[in-house]
Amino acid sequence: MANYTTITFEHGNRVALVTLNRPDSLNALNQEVMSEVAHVFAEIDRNKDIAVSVLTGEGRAFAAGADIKEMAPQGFSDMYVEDYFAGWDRFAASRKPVIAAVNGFALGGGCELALMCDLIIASDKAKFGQPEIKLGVTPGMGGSIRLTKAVGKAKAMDMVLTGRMIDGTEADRIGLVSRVVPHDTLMEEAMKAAKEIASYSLPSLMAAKEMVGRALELPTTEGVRFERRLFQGLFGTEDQKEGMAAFTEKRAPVFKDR
Ligand code: CO8
Repeated sequence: MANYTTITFEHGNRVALVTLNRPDSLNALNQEVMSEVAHVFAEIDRNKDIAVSVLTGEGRAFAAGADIKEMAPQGFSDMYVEDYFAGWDRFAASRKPVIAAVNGFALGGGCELALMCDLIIASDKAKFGQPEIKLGVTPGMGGSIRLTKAVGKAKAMDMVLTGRMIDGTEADRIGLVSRVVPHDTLMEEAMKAAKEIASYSLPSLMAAKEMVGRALELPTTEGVRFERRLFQGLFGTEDQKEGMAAFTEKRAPVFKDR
């Protein structure tokens, strides 16, 4: 297992926990965090003992955005030629379900990072926002598209043009998050959801993640066709036989991820 300096990583019982760990700078996302997050999620995708992950932040923030101090001196060619944020696309392409457990500030790239995850479980003390406009820029890590798809134009424009922060309860009301829970129960609830997901068959979890992800990009007919092919493919797994046999025999299924 790699040694990480800006994140922590642990796993057990098919659930991984990845924690952004730069609390002194509110887990600002610098190049090192990006590269370690991309690396750990590639490791998670390869690890047969892990089915689902929880991503959270240490301290007061999930992540307060891209690291402004690191980003400030960059020019166009640094950003463009080096494709400065490319590592986040690698995270977004990870194939097993990821739950964002949003414990505090999720601003700018931090909000965009949460939106790359599959479920967002937010503390009622969480604060979401796209404040980039205040820095003379815009969202740059997929926020304009993922946020707009999640909450619609009216709310996305409000957040992106004014940079105002919304709390977990408003985020829940507008559909930005999957669930909002009392702050003190956040990790318990996130781990409970992870444990439930981890009890299912990995091929069906990965297929479900892939098809819902594609649903946001494809026209309806193509989306339905894509879903149908994956659904049909699952009838080639032992776990489909086991899941349906267990239902008929009124017992709990024993999945083998095959
Ligand atoms: N980058 C670098 N350092 C940060 C950041 C950040 N985004 N956010 C906070 N910090 C640092 C502060 O500078 C401070 O450090 P120090 O103690 O050395 O002065 C420390 O974290 C604590 O922060 P504050 O003292 O400011 O704490 P407050 O409780 O007073 O305020 C806020 C909390 C409101 C969250 C405030 O820190 C803030 O406004 N932060 C900036 C939020 C922001 O503008 N985020 C958007 C950044 S731009 C962006 O994300 C672009 C996305 C495009 C691509 C993303 C790729 C990753």
